[in-house]
Amino acid sequence: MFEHVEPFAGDPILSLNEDFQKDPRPGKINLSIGIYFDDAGRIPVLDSVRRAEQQVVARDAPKPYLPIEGAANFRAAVQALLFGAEHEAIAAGRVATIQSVGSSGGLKVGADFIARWLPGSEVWVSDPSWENHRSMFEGAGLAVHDYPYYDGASGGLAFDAMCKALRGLPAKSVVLLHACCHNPTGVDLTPAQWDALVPILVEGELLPYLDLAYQGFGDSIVEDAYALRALAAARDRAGRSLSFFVANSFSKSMSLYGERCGALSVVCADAGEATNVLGQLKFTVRRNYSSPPIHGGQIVAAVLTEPALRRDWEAELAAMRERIQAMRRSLHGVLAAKMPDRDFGYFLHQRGMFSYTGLSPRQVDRLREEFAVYLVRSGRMCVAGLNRSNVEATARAMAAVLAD
Ligand code: KET
Repeated sequence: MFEHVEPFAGDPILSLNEDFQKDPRPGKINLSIGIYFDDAGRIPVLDSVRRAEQQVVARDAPKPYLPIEGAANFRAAVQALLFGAEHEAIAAGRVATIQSVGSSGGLKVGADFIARWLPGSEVWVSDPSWENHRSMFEGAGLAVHDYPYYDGASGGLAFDAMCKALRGLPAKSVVLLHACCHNPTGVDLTPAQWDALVPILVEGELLPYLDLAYQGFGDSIVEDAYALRALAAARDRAGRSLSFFVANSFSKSMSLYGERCGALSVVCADAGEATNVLGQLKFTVRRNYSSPPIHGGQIVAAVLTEPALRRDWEAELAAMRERIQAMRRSLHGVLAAKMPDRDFGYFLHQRGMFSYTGLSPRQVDRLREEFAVYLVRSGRMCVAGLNRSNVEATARAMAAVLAD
């Protein structure tokens, strides 16, 4: 029956993280997977999240199936987080939101929706992007292409080339955009660049698909939602609004990875469209996994809606963001002192959990094999895995492989 089944080649991120767990070397350093570790090298349970979870458990509530689209209080809280509570699109009822199994689950449900209802559309992702984007959209049966994004020479954004490529796309093409803290490069559009990009998307009748997995890791929650609020405010010459997708995650911002908690929102032209879109998202969910789990969503809803928890969460998120920035400065300082002829300024400019180091796959292999320092083979470093005890060793290892 299964003789023809081929072995799984492994996932470039998750399989590497498994290899790290198995590595017996005591000083090993995990800068591979996109997880925030604290200064002691642990995945934190945020205090706001702990208190919210205690409240959820204390309710001692029964555990029915959730509705297919997820819990109503969670969905409303997500919409307010993304767009702001008073937003016109929410008041008009033109946003269809489902609670999803991680933002990965939301991304895939959206991809399945596109394959069914926009069958002629093809997908464009940034070059490079999170490896799983291509895999998920291709898995939904869609053709996936790249648009220029990262400029290797400057370590920054190839904005003009990006705009030029997007201007040439057929109407209804899907454009996957990282709303903030681009994975894997850490290179983001500025607000002015988003403002310049939006008319290209509107005039080309393109379908933006935002991935917001790191809200709060670039700047504040509101600043990191700039792209989606700019898209929601956009109008074409006839005054029509833009339709788009947003998949957002609580894995990183609430340190809730294993609870698999995210959402997919589709901004539509009007409430009638949103009703039908929501209905079709529900149909997709029902025939895949029926409905999402309760627990993580109720923790998130409590954190977002109870003022004291919300205040404390925002402070904890800011502390995570600031610790990553401090690690960027430390790593940059040590490397700049060790190799003064080389420019490591990218560590300071790039934002969020990741930096793109420019290390070759061979150099990354050497880091892992000789120094037990784990990066993704693309040269992506999860800066959120650095701490005061390992940053020096990381810099020494990097300098060694770079000097060769
Ligand atoms: N989008 C992006 C851009 C992203 O980096 C991740 C996870 C996700 C979505 C998925 O998040 P979730 O809500 O947990 O389903 N990225 C890290 C982990 C992974 O690869 O799954 C990473 O890049 O290391």
